[in-house]
Amino acid sequence: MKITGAKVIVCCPSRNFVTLKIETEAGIHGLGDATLNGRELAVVAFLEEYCIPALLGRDARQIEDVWHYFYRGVYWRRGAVSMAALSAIDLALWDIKGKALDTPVYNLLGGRSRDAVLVYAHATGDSLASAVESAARCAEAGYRAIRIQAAVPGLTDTYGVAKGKVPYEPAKRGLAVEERWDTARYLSFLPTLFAEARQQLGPDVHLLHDVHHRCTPIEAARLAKQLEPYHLWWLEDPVAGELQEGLRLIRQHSTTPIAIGEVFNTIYDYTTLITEQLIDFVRMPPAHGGGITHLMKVAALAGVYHVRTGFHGATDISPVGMAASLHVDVTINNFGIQEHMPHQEIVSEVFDVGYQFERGVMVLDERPGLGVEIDEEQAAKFPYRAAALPVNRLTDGTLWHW
Ligand code: EZ4
Ligand code: CO
Repeated sequence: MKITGAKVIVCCPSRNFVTLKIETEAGIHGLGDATLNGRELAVVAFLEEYCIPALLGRDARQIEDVWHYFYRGVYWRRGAVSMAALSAIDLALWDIKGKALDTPVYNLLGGRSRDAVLVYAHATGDSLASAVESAARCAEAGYRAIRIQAAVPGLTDTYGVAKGKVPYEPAKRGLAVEERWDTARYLSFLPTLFAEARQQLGPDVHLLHDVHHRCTPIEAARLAKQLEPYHLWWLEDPVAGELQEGLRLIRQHSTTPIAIGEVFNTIYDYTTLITEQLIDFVRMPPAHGGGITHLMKVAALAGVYHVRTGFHGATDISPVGMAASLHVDVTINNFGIQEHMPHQEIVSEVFDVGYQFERGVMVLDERPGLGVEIDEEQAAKFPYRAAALPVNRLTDGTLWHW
């Protein structure tokens, strides 16, 4: 089944999405998510200039070989931009294979291992009390797992916290804004937030928190230890993950489960963390980590070491990328949880999806392939708008991790 065409569709229904559409001689097409928040057009250029010309004429059925052509076959391999492009190619080919065989992609990955996919919601607030109230509303809406982020007292901006009534969106229009950060204030505040949340929400709801790479290893160890009484489902990205050995320090001091790696992009970012059992959850999603093909291998390695998955599912993963995550989630034995940060209503004017939220879980229907379609005429009504993720400095001006 020869690939006869491929194109990139960029649209901005409330936020930017990059979608790869691959066409075949059989008349079947597939979609892949190539969205990389704040770096969208770099992936577009890489796909259009280098990948698409090399894709034309290849057999769309040979997913494994095409994957290696664009990974092993490339001298300048890995990296967020390249891997977002390769992920999109891989997703589109799995979509094509599912459609060609008239079955959902999960049936090609081993079939369902569960009826539905446990998801977690985002609760945020500009104070401790409003964050806990927000979490209570999530619980009322049926969520059984809730991530809580609250503004740190004394700081003007805190990542992950919505301002006013507008839903939280990490990238802001135009050039990157600069935020200020104070780890000492954060470390003294956070245990008080989770003490209150656990007390008000009771023992059954799963609580999560994202540190967003802000701590040093020993600071993260202190935090993980202090949060132990509130038994979190996980503490996410406690440190910037490029220093894999840093995670050893956290493990030595605490039993709080650790999730890491939404910014990772290959299995090699995880090998030390998984084989030394330094983490509990893999965050790298199919849309950024080499597609379904590569994530099935990462999940298999993780499973051997009793590490589970908890894929990144922020709004910067498009509906196509979200569907790819859900097909893996429903299939693998060592699934843990799936992040669910709903897209704004207007996104459904462009993307038609085959998954839906029902009382704490996401349910996938029986559509063939990934189960998502894009309306190109609608997409054209929402042209690209530049937006950037913030840059972060300590209160004295020192550049820090965002
Ligand atoms: O800040 O996806 O867990 N979720 C997150 C996200 C990230 C954005 C960056 O593009 O950390 O909200
Ligand atoms: Co995160």
